[in-house]
Amino acid sequence: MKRIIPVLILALLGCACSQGSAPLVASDVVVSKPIPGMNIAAGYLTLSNNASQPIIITQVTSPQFESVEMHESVIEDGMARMYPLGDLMVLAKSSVVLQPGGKHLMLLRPVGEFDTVSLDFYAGKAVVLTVNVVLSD
Ligand SMILES: [Cu+2]
Repeated sequence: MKRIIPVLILALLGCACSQGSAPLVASDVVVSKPIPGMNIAAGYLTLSNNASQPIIITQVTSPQFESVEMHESVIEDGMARMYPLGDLMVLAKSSVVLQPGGKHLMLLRPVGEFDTVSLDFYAGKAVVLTVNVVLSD
């Protein structure tokens, strides 16, 4: 009996651990200060999906901005353009990099003054990741 209890506890901890650890993790998060007079800022980060299922980001919101859009920059006929992404799929055990010249977040119409931006990533109606980042120059 004394042997069984520690094993059970370990099993329970292991279970709680896998449920509690976030399947989606952000790294290298950078949000630029809004360009004065432009009411717009860009956000870059790496999203890593540790789960064995794909995660589809359907929406990003921020209390500090009226609107957050997911964009992708492409070069067309030598011109840089950007398009809204529909959903952003992060495949199982994979990462998606949002970086200058590629996929990125476009943060529109800042609300008030702030030094830290909070970003909420939604998969459907559920927030699957919240990131706080200090604005960079
Ligand atoms: Cu953009």
